[in-house]
Amino acid sequence: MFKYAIVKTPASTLTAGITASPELGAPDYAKALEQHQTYIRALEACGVGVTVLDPDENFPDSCFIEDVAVCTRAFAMVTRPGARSRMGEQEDTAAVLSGFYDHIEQITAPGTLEGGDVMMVKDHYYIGLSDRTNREGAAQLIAALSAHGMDGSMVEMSDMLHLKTGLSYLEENILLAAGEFKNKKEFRSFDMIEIPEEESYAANCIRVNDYVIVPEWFPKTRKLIEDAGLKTMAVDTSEFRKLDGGLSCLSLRF
Ligand code: CIR
Repeated sequence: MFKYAIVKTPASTLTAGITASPELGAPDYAKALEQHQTYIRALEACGVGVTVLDPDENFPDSCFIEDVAVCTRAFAMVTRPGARSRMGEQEDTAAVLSGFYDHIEQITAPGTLEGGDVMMVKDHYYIGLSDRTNREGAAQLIAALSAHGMDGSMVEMSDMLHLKTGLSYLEENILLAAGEFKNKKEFRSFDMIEIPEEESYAANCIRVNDYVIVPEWFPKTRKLIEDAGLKTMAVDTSEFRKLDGGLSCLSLRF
């Protein structure tokens, strides 16, 4: 069960965020704020207490707070983002997390790691080796996990921004997978729901207690999840999609 979530209000500099999808256009800031509010309400409806942080205008991508920390059952790891414009975004994270955790660690140079590359499956953490997360960063996280009775493994990847851009663990052994992750040997033991190509954005969903929060406008994926026996709730994330962000990116959940 998740008890808490932390979110960060989008900064007005959001439109300068990193994107690999310029064809979708720039995000509409007012609409992004509205969608962010709806997202908070959805988390609350799933039974978590949400802490809302003030926007950080120095970092256009800072609403994607998932990337600056990994929250485990025993400790929180403050990350070291791999994107140049996001380096430093994590600096106030330890202070925020100290209200929830006694034990906080930190990825150090030359390691880089972004939380979007980390997928928790019970006490095992899959860590994608992306353009943002390197072997050194992943090894630091695995060492910290091992010291606390958990473990982790690295996943080679080549196409997606982050591991969870194309993968979501929905509990009960159910894994949503898109693109390059559909055929990876390390995921063979899961009950995999393969996301159709045209809905691959919807591979980034979040299971929050009794519900799976899914992005609005992806009916095939929503139906596949419901057919697997899970309850869903939809939230429109169109403005965050324009910056390659999805549902998981917008919160830390623990
Ligand atoms: C970035 O490129 O860093 C942001 N525009 C999107 C981050 C999305 N975060 C995530 O997938 N965890």
